[in-house]
Parts: sequence; C-alpha cells; structure tokens
Amino acid sequence: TGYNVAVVGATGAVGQQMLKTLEEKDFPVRSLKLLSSPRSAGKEIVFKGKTYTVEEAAPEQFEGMQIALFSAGGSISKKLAPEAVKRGAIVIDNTSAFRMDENVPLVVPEVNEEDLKGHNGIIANPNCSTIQMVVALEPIKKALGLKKVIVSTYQAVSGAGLDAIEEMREQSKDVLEGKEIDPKVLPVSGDKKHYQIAFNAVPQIDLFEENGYTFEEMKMINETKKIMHDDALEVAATCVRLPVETGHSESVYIETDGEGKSVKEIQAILSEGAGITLQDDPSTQTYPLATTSVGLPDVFVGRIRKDLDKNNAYHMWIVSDNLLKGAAYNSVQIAESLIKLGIVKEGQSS
Ligand code: 11C
Repeated sequence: TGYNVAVVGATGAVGQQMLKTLEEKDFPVRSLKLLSSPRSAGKEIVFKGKTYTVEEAAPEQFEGMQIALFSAGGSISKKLAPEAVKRGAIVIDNTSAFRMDENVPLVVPEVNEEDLKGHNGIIANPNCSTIQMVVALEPIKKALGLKKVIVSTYQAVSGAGLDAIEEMREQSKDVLEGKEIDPKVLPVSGDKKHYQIAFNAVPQIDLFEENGYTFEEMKMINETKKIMHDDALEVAATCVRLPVETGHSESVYIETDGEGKSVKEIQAILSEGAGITLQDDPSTQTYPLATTSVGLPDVFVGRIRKDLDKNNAYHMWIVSDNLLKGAAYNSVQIAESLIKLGIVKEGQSS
C-alpha cells in the first residue's frame, strides 16, 4: 500500500528537504523515483536507509506515479508537469510556473485546503515568503477582516538555491581575509549584474518587472490575493536578501476592518491559528529569529504592536524556515491533504 512518488529536483535545496520531510512524516511512500536535470543525474541519495540513483527527468519516468513533487525550476515544470499529469500523476509544483493559472489551485493547507478539490492535475505550491505571511494573516482575516498589508522581507540565501549558499559562505571568508571577490550568483543568477551578499543587504530578489517591483514582490502581492480569495486586499511588498543561510523574516504592517483590538487580543487570535507559534514577550526578549526557526515547520510570530496612529492597524515580525513551510513541508502537507480528501488513489504497481 501507499503511493508511487516522484521527486523532480531531488538534489536541490528544496528537493533534499522534500525527502527529509517525507521521511520524518513517515509519508506512505510505496515506491520512490528521484529525478533531476541532466547536471545532477547519476548522484546517489539515501532515503529511509535505501540508496537511490537520481535519474534524468523525462516524460516516461512518470508512468505509474500517483504523486509528483516538482522543484527543479520553472522551465522543467512547464515542460514535464503536463507530461506527468497525462500519465495519471497529480503534480505538486513548487515553482512559479503555474501559480497564477486560474485552472491551478495555489494552496496553503491552513488557509485554502478546499481549493484542492478543483484541481486539474497540477497544484501549485506558493512562494516561500508568501506562505509564511498568509499562514499568519488568515486567522486575523477570519476574526477581524483584513484591508491592507505592507510587508518588507529579510530573506535567506537558501531561497536562491545551493549555489547561492555556497557563494555566501565562500564570499564571507574571502571578505574577512581581505581577498578580491567576484559575485556570480546573487542577487539573481540569470540577471546581468551580480552584487556582494556577504555583510550586505540587497533589495532585489528575482528579476525586475516593468512596474518597478521585482517578480518576488509581485509574487507576494498576487499570490496572497489568490490564496486568500480576496482581490480587494491591498498588498505592497519590498523584498530584500540578507546574508542569512536559512529562515526568511518579514516585517508586516496590517490594517483590519472594524474597531481596534488590544495586542493581547491579536496575540490570542494568532496563538489559536493553525501552523502558528507565538513568540512574543518583550519583557523576556522573546521574539522569532531565523536561527531558532530553522528545521521547524512552524510559522513564528512576534513583536506584535499596535500602530501608534491608526487604531485598527498592527505591526508584527513573521519568521519561518523557507525551505520547510516555505517549500518542502508545504508541498508534503498538500500531498497529505490530497490523501485526506480522497483526491489521490493509492498505487497498484511501481
Ligand atoms: C527566494 N522566494 O527566496 C525565493 C525562492 O518562486 O518559488 C522561491 C522562488 C519561487 O529567493
């Protein structure tokens, strides 16, 4: 019994965490196929004590699969996700390729699990910085209504992949040793210029759009509205990369509907919210940190304050492991929801 599962991008920063999450959750894997781009094919990976060789992803590899987790970049998803669906698999895609497609549910189980019922084979996993924010916004929206969100992010380099982590580590050493540096990966490997990330703060994540926002900022804006089913919600974002290895942090300003509430009331709403851990006590210097969130699936919320000018507005600090709740963990949660809702059927053969 169980499910035939394919992981596309198995050797990447998110792929590795997908396998770890499947293992830790004891996900009912009947058979496992590890796939990648030609560059990583041939590598060996151990899953639950068994060694698997990573194979080059190709359409026929999805024959007999029930679940395919994709995290190998948008172009591989665009090419192969429809092929996997054609062969009967449900695709959970961690890239931005299909997120805004109206035939594709964009799902954070704590917020809009029911949207899975309308799937057409592909389900999109939102952007990491979007996921952790909507998990925190949802209980506030439910309790008070939500009018406006302004977010500034402090994002970790692992969001840009293993090459970015390597660049930050090497560059940090080189800067400390007074060596010349030659940035090649960040802020965006495919863009024209590259900047130092070590000891820096870089206000560019992903490519620029014509409106002056980056694609990462537009992802936060558009995906939030889609997941929360609220086109009227006002959202603005500024996304910044910091030399932090893992754990995205966000400073978030929100305006609710109706009368203002006390900080205690907002804390009470958030502490009941699914997937949220409140860490908020200035008297003991308790607040979320990237370093203490790494490896954990929760969204951590703290530094909750009332705005000093507007009665129904609040500020808060939201932190989560971008590779877990922001990516791999949310993808595996989606797979669990598909099982729970009876949407995916168990495999017969492997
Ligand atoms: C980052 N949020 O931190 C990005 C990574 O659309 O899935 C995820 C990119 C995406 O660089």
